[in-house]
Amino acid sequence: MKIDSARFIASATDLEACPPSNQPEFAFVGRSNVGKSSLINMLTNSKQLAKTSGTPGKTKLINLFRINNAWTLVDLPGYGYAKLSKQKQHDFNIHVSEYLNERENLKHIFLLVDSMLEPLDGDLAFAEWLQECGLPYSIIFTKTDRSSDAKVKNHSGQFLQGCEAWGLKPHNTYSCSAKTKQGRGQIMKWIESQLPKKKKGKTSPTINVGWMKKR
Ligand SMILES: Nc1nc2c(ncn2[C@@H]2O[C@H](COP(=O)(O)OP(=O)(O)OP(=O)(O)O)[C@@H](O)[C@H]2O)c(=O)[nH]1
Ligand SMILES: [Mg+2]
Repeated sequence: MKIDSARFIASATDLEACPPSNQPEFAFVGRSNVGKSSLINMLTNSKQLAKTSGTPGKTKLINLFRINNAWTLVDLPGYGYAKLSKQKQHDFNIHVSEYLNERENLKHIFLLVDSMLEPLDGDLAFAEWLQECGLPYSIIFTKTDRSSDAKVKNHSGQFLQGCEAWGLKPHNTYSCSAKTKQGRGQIMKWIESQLPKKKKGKTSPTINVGWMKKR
């Protein structure tokens, strides 16, 4: 899918502050520093649409980006950021869970998992929570350029075994790298398949202007 435009719409503290929209929305969630903002930049072919940082806890608000004036990508704050005060972690849980559960135009959630790490219970627990809430989700293994193919396969395989053991059924799984753009085609193709089909534009009838010449 061609990206004709990608623009920042809003940074919202909570669901109530999110601008109402009836366009399909796709949200990215996962541990702090897993690569959510970088992935949004990679998908939209931009360098700085979403703010990234090597320091965990960069994205603190619900950030919405409108793509091709037709659909929205949502960058969510990360979970599991240990340095955040208990109160802030609590606020995060409330705001993100409210957004995920109640945003009416939210089509799908991508749960990002770091392919450099062995499965973390926190990630499996988050997937379990999404499933319990009846929310449609897929898993994206991130940062595949940072480890050997064998390691990525091993870690993603272990995670998927964990999913099976926990009775989790993600809709799809992807491996991606914001650096090499691995996975971009597959993710974008799937998103495109979820968008309303464009009505075939009626070609305007050719206007016969022959009568003008006779005047
Ligand atoms: N090599 C490599 N580095 C990556 C990739 N994705 C993200 N990073 C790096 O990982 C760090 C965190 O990336 P972010 O995109 O800011 O992560 P985030 O999940 O949005 O983090 P928070 O906003 O803190 O929750 C940055 O230093 C990125 O450059 C990737 O695919 N490959
Ligand atoms: Mg971020």
